Amino acid sequence: MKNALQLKNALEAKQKGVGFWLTFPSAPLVKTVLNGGGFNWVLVDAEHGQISDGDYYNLVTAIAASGASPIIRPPNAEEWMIKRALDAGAHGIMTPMCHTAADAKKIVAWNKYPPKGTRGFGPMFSSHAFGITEPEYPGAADDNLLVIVQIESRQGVENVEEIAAVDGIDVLFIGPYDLSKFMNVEFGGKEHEDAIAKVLAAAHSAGKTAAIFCSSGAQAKKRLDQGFDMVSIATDVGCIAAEFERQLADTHGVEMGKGRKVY
Ligand code: 3PY
Ligand code: MG
Repeated sequence: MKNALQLKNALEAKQKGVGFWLTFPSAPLVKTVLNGGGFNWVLVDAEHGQISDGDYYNLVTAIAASGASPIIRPPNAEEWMIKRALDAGAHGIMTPMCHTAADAKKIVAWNKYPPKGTRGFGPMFSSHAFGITEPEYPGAADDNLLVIVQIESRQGVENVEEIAAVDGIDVLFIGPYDLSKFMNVEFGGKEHEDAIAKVLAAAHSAGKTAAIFCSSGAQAKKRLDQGFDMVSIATDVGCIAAEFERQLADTHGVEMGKGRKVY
């Protein structure tokens, strides 16, 4: 299994985790982006993306075959949703809205087989995204699959040290958009940035990976320079929409964002 763990191996080697957000249920799309190289993980977004659990297997195996780690974000932190995502072969699970250490402990348990946790047994397809046989998977899964929780609420930030200390939590991943909404503060303002800095420090003092969602390469560079270990640099839908907008603006010889005129 170890050879396939692009993200975990990079983080352990003190390299950065550089990924992007997949919201379309398209293996050709994700393989097209990965074909250019440069990414060691992809987030398969079943929370807000147009992806459901019937799409997981094809996406996960396509991403793994292209040399990146597929991380699935189920719609919610629920045991059955995590089980479906793990059984499709995810290299890690990112759950939204972790508010307390009690939440974090439940999430860890749902990601691990007994006796460590309560993950049900049925890994008929999970091994396909790791280049191993089915019998090899169960013994390797608990120690190698990443448990990633999102910190994206005022309560999550208040409890972040306790969450970071939970055994089995590997990555604290900031959702900056929900964080600004749930804190009711300006995105990018001082309270927002102070909360982000607090999560970064808490992750590092607990020896955990600090990660954050970004919507551009410029933002991602700023976060890596700030000390984050792992970033997502953009979304598929954002890149596609922006590039069409740019080409349309050039077509009409106008500024970006003003090209929606039909002649
Ligand atoms: C957020 O910013 O809230 C996220 O979860 C990233 O998509
Ligand atoms: Mg969010």
